[in-house]
Amino acid sequence: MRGDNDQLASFWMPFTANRAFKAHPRQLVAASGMYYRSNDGRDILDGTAGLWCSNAGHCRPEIAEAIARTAATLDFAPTFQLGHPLPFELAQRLAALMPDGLDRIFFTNSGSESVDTALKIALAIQRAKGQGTRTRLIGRERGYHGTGFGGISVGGLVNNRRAFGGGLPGVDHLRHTHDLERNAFTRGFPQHGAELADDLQRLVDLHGAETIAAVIVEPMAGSTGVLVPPLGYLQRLREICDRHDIILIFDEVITAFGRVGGATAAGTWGVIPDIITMAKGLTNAAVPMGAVAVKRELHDAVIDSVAGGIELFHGYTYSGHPLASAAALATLDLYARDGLFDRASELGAYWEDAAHSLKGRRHVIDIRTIGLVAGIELTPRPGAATARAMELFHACFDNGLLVRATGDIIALSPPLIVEKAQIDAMFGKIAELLDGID
Ligand code: PXG
Repeated sequence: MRGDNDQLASFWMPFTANRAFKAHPRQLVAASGMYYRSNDGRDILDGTAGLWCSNAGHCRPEIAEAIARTAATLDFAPTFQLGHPLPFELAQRLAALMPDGLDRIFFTNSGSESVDTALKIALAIQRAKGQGTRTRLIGRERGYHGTGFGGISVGGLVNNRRAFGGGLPGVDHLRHTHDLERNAFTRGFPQHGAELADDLQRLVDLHGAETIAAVIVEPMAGSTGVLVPPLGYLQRLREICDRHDIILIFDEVITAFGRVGGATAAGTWGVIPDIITMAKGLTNAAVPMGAVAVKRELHDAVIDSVAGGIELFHGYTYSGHPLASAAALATLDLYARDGLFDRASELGAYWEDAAHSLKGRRHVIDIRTIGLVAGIELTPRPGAATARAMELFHACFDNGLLVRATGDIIALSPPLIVEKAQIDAMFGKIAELLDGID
């Protein structure tokens, strides 16, 4: 063992500038409701629901109690060729929240696992339907679908791919929909860009529909800086998929559970995919869990394609884990009891006005809002892209506000329990701090 192993050295932190962090560590030690507590004893207003995940606010006693109770009763039980009641109950509850028809649920432990599961299920469906030549997967530029090999292959962020080889074969990507020239300072859906969905038709013409299994997109791209779909874009994508029998997957890891209102963006926006991936808000992030909802007839095609035995050779030791299932059930109860899926529509106009009040501030070149999400895009500092947003992120944290910086974009997505005074505090603080950033 080397002797220089101080307490910060061993943890290789994910998606972090480890050296910079360890030189200036900022840590959270407790949380409650809308606030984190930092290790130097300050309250930090949570503008991001953790990482887009603690939608009901932090440390809700109902969830903590459900986890504790289950940990003492049934800490673990296999779901391979055996079962326990909680994931069955949860799957039924979750199915009832999904758009009509997507009522078959596979459990995972994260968004990345949900994505890789959805891609595999799509391939299995095509094969079961006698369309085994359909092996190609289509993602989109600037898409984020987690960090599994499937997810980074269909994802469209070069930094997440370049160190890791060639990825899955046969993958292609749609163009992204970000268009500052035509759509800057949009409230809700941008007016321009529905025609970008026709890029899927281009890929069909290029590769042949008979080679394409599925298309995966985030209905609203979160991690890449809040890219709201142009008006009519998702509908057009759905139409092209229907025309060519391509499975449409919505990655709703961020958008499900109230972020844009309703249980899913699909249901709220009225465009129904064939498969929906979820994670994050499913358990309020109190225990890791993900899920994949699949249209019943597509699920049945796989189940019915084999005469007997295991139908899908896929799953995780912790699929439907008791603690995660208990946390999810308690979370869904809270969402329903407190009407949290209505918060985005109740507060949307207020949120939008508060966010757009930053228009005209130093460095701000775009503000985009939908549901309880805001993206604030800054001009990159010449020769130092991303530095400005990162500096603002640090300044916010040091002044009691948690935001996310991605590229030169600040993203906000507070717990759905946020109140108007807290919304004012968030954007007020950002306005004030922007003035001090070069
Ligand atoms: N799909 C989408 C759409 C996501 O946003 C994942 C998959 C992967 O989920 P897991 O649970 O494997 O991390 C995500 C994750 C950010 C940020 O700041 C976003 C995510 C994760 C961490 C940070 O935007 N999204």
